[in-house]
This record gives sequence, structure tokens and C-alpha cells, in this order.
Amino acid sequence: MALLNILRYPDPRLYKRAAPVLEVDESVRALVRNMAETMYAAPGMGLAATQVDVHQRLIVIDASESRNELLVLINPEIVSSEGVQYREEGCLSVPGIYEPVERAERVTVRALGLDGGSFTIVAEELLAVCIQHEMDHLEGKIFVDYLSRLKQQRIKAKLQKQLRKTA
Ligand code: GNR
Ligand code: NI
Repeated sequence: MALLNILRYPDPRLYKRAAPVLEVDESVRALVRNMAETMYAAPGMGLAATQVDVHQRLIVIDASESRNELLVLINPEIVSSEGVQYREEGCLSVPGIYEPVERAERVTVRALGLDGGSFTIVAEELLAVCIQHEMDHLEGKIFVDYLSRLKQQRIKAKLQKQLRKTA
């Protein structure tokens, strides 16, 4: 097991689009184990492969309070979505920044699991937000992209200042 390095906004690698996973093999399962370990250690509610500089369509999520409901989504697709919700989001790639974003209230998602089989889930509330946030990462999109230019500039400046302090 290993902890993976999480890319920080505005790293240009966060803007790459991920390619589909062609086969759920042992290397994919090993990567998922390391991503889950990295997410739990952070701690975070989700992690997309893009954030650890692997540009494949893979997500791990645990939106449970008890932190024991790992959801692995490989090649996820939103089949349908309904409603809107507006919730504060954060991101492990944008540490210390929390801003509200508009998302669908409920999503039906089809994906492959670790066994390579296809399944469908219906998610709402926070889990639905988390899935949409992670799927955006696979498209090279970060939640700050939804904010005003002014807010984006302020966030960049704040993170660059943090980076200089820890360098
Ligand atoms: O840890 C995380 N918390 C969170 C809170 C509200 C909406 C989305 C998230 S996902 C985030 C982890 C992360 O950066 N995933 O990409
Ligand atoms: Ni994120």
C-alpha cells in the first residue's frame, strides 16, 4: 500500500481529460487500493485518478460518516439527473477553500466495479454532489472553474502564498 501525491490547483495536469479504463485488471485494482488509502488518510470524501496524475476514468468515494462505505466507480456515466442543489464544496487539490456550487440533486450513474461488472446506482444529496465533483475531475474540470474570475484569482493567489510558505 502507498500514499499517492495529490496535485494542487492550478497544476496544469488537473486539466487533462481522462481516458476510459480498457480492462479492470490487477494493476487497476492496485491503483484503486492506493487511491482509497490516500483518500482516507487525507482525509477526503472522494478522489479521482486525475488528482494523483493518473489520467484514467477511476473514482473512489466514501461519503458515509462512519468512513466504511467505499464506492469505486470505473468509467462512470451519468444516465440521468434531476433537480438542483447548491452546496459548499471543497477539494483536496484546492486545500482550505470552500465555496458553494450548483449541482443536480439526484443522479443515476452507471459504472464498472472492481470485478469488471457493470452496475447502476441512484445517488442524492451529498453523495450526488461528490459523484459530480469527481466526474468533473475526469473531464479536467475543478469546482473553482464554476466560480467568478475574481474568486478564481483570489484562490490562486492564496494557494500560491501557501505554497511559498511550505516550500
Ligand atoms: O473531500 C472532499 N469533500 C467534498 C466536499 C463537498 C463536495 C465535494 C467534496 S470532494 C472532496 C475530495 C476531493 O477533492 N475530491 O475530488
Ligand atoms: Ni476534488
